Amino acid sequence: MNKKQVRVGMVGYKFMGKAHSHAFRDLPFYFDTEAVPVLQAIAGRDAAGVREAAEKMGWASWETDWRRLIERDDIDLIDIVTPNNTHAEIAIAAAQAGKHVICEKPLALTVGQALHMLEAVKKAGVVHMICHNYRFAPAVQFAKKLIADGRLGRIYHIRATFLQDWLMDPDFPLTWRLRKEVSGSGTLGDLGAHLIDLARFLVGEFSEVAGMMETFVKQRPLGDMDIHLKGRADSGQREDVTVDDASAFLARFENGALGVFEATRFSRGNRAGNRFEINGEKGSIRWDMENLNHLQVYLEEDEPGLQGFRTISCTEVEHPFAAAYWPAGHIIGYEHTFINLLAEMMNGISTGVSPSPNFEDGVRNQIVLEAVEQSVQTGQWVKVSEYTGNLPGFKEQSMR
Ligand code: SOE
Repeated sequence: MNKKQVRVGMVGYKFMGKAHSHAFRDLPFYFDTEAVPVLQAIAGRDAAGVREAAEKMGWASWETDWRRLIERDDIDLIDIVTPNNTHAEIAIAAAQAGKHVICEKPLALTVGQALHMLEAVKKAGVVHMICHNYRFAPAVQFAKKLIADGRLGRIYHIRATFLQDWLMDPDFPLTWRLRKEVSGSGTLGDLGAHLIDLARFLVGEFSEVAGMMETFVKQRPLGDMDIHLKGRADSGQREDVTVDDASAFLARFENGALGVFEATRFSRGNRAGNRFEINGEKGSIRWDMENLNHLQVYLEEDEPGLQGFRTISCTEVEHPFAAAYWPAGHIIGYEHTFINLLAEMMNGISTGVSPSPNFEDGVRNQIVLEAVEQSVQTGQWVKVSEYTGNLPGFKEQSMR
């Protein structure tokens, strides 16, 4: 097969930078894609930090200004792993320079920004994806297949949580994730966005939402956090937390299903409780990210007396993406969800078709996030279709 090199330029290099770098490096080891990533350059503002990261993670070169990365003609794909308030500017500039783009979630701070990003990649004709990695766990892909094959029948319910506890110490610092102008929202955009993506992937489009949010600790000391989500306060000076510590919302879907969602950083003992259960007329499924190879499946057609949830190890060649790895039972981990996603991106670059989830999914996700926020403000249910109807410049047609 004639291999095409895709020279990657990554903006940012911390937690997600590590996950993406590892995935780009390992991808050709597991997947025989026609397009193959080359770790060409990374960008970050701190010269010493970015150089050290480039050396450690295997990037050929580094820049201290992302604009320089975009100007370089030896870069084909820009990967954005920076804080949320920078996504739009970088993605739009990358698209205008004719680079393919992959962006971390949530796509932007607002639906307006996200729409501009979608418009830019469409106009430039570049391939684009948003990094909702959890869809790419083989067990979640298998859940999708069971639902698509009708094994669960009509879907009635999804209940999904993303429970964390790293923020419970009132002295945990005010990092960028806790500043609305940088992150857009708190648990809603950081964790709820993943749940919305899983729900859209597995159940369908949202039709209306009703939400609530709370900020339990109103002020925090200035400081930073590391990639293990451990905080370090720099001074005693405290400033306002401007995002939610916890969020929850109810949802109705266009196909009539009901959803219950909860995202929090105040759930003691839950480190990464990203879980869902889906109930259909003929069966149910359950998934838990902390046990990501396994899918629990209940099928009503089973013989009475033998009915019950069975645990399927989604490591067999019949399970999506599993054949790229090991013999059955030899499990994979969190980092492999990124490899699977980037393998899809490589296929997208070969075919010229943006795989899902792409910027259109990012916009639809952002619409649900913003509708939940509006519902929190008004205390009312918000219809997603009416909400998009009020957005300046939004046309359902423009999404197609
Ligand atoms: C922190 O809450 C975080 O790293 C999120 O930013 C990620 O999106 C999530 O996958 C894990 O938790």
